[in-house]
Amino acid sequence: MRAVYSPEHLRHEPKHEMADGEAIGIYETPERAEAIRRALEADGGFAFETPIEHGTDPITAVHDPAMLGYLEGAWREWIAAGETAVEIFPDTFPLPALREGMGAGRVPRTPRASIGMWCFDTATPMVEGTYAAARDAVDVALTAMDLVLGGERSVYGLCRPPGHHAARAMFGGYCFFNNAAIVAEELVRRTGEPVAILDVDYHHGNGTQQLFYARGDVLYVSLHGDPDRAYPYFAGFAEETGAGAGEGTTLNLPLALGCSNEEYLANLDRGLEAIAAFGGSTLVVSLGIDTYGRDPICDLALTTEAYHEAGHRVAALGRSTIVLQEGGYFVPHLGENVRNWLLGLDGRGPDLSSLPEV
Ligand code: Q9C
Ligand code: ZN
Repeated sequence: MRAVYSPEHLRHEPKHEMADGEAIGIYETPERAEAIRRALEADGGFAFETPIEHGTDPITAVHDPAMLGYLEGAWREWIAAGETAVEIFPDTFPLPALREGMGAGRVPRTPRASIGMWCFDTATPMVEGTYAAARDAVDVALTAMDLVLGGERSVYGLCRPPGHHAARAMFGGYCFFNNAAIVAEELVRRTGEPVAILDVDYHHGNGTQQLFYARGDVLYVSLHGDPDRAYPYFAGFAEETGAGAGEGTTLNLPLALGCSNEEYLANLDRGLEAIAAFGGSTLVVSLGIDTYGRDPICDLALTTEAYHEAGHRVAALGRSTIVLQEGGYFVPHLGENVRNWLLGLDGRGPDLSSLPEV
């Protein structure tokens, strides 16, 4: 299987996220992607490719051009304003109620305000290299797409930073550009076919859902921790099924605390049935491994065996598949869990022999 990777992700190396009023070590680290790369390289069955630059048109096909413009200039403007902090965090968010009844108001001048206009949480700091890394993650995804359109059965894009929390005009949740949504939109435009997205990250992909909620040509299926207890809290409920032309093209499968392999795979089957009933020849997978039993920030109970089985069941759909990396934070086993998911997809057997004991 081909795998697409860029070392540019190393330039996105913030140190902190905010949790319960304190700065803690950020879970979304460069080491995550390096661990995955090493596991796939050691396997020997993955041929690595470098991404091809696709420009900004596929990005502005889904995102507000003003958000792209903000991200491109954020670091420059932060420094130009005399800020000395090496990580840009929001501290003030313009909730609609702030200016309720007062009209839109002026666009603020300080970059301290700008970040709060675009970023919805306190887990997504920007550093000097963030924009370059996020742009390359999009190119990784689009290059994986090109390879599938060129006839590859399935291709893996090692995207970092991840993407599925980024909406049309908002980013957060460790994500800047929505890599999977950009690929899905580009696939629709290039093939004229409907496209299905399967999101198996632990967290609901609020950004992907938002982007395609009213669209009849893109199916969004997500398995995730129930938003009644899990981030991003405000989207991902089972009753959210789409709007207008998109009615019935969103399927949320919220999972209970401690969800087992069996319960998870039963939910996956429901999602795969919906995908099989939807048209199109290509599937985009948002692959998160934060469903793992040992994930430090999530609460399901999956084991490595489940990842192999999940990949195997996705393969049974018989569709060309673009697999894009999202979350997964138990770094010691992250590479092997991704590798086993892809082994399942590729019709190879599981390999549990390289899981380090930690
Ligand atoms: N205590 C991805 O997995 N922090 N993003 C949540 C809950 C943000 C996850 C805080 C989690 C973002 C791609
Ligand atoms: Zn996640």
